[in-house]
Amino acid sequence: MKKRVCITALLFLNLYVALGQTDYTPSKENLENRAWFQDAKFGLFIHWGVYSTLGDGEWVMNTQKIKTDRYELLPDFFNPQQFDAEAWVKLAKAAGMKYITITTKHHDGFAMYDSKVSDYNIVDDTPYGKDIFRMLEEACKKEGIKLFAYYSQLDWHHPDYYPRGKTGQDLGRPESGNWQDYITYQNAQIKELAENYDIAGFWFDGYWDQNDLKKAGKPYQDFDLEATYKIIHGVNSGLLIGNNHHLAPIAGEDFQMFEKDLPGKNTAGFSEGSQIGNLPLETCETINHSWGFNLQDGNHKSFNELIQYLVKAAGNNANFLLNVGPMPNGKIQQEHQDLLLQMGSWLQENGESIYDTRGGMFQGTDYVSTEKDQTTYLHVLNSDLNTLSIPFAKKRVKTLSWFDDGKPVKYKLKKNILTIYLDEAHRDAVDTIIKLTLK
Ligand code: FHN
Repeated sequence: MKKRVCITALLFLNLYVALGQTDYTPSKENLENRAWFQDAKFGLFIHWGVYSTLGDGEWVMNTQKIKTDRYELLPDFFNPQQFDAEAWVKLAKAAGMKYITITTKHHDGFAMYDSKVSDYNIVDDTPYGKDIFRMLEEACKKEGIKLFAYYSQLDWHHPDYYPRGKTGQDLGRPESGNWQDYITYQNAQIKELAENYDIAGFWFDGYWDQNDLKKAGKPYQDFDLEATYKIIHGVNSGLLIGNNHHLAPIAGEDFQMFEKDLPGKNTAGFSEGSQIGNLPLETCETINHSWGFNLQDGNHKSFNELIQYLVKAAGNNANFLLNVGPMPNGKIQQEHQDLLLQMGSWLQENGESIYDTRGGMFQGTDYVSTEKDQTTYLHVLNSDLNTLSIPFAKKRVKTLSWFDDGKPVKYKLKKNILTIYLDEAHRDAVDTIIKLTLK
């Protein structure tokens, strides 16, 4: 184990944690940032790390049971000479995305930023030696894109992540360690990220590694989230915190994410315990079947699938955080760049019906709605329909018009059912949008 931990930061931190509180009142700035987040609607998720060199996804250390001392060879040949932070940020912007969330540390424990708490990081431990997180921070500032730090609480590398959770067994670490020292280490990294980088917030992951043991009635370790959240809001109360713990929101959190599912749905199996809270919502999804770069994964989603996912997320009052896994040379594979640019062109045309909206009151099998001010945008997601029937009790139509040319839409209102005639000329293969205002 090559890594050193700086002691003084740790002592200061223990003091900080002791002054804890249980409930959480978001600051005015935090509430403003939450509103910005909800207006933003679309972000780029990036899983990138030394695991990308093996082209077998971000879980390769655990799936291939790579011992820690073997895995520690990977940084020595992580050298992304074609990494261009501006190109990534410009791509996200051209895709119509308003923020980027990137893995500053994934489960393998390797820091993709210039950590002062551990030299198991991209600056001190790779031939590349540059702080890609800093480079992205600067490019984001230039392009008006916000930056979030994904941080894994689960750590398959740190000797003190002990007792182990449901993952990371038999990776060559000694069967010993001090959990509190790991928490102090984790909080020191989180604090340096909050203090040293101009970020919009944190996207935590890995809590389930211990919590699923708790759910199974087995011995587990507690991450003491409240203490960590207090450290972050102590540095900057405006920072937005989300935790992919697959549970209902916990005090101190500012947004709630759903993995590979729309809020409240559980088709992917991650959202069993996560009731929808009253926080801003986000759904994250892969552009193919992998988060980290996977050489063999050609299961790229189609443009239609991706736009309809974005629209359904907006119809469910949630953001869409779409993931790419860049290659070890620092480039995002061409198929994914093309798909993102196509989405950007669609948003150029139809962004009014997505950005700054909230989930609308009308939703059915083939349609969702978004609303902003007095306008509701109906999104018809099945282009085979000739008519659309919507329950419309106690409502009266003021105007009903096609989004693309503003012309009036034929409809009839009978027995509290609004029947809309979807004439072929206006139907769109991906999303037929109709503007509705009510009397
Ligand atoms: O294990 C991680 C996985 O690698 C990836 O980061 C996703 C992103 O939502 N979250 C975890 C699986 O729940």
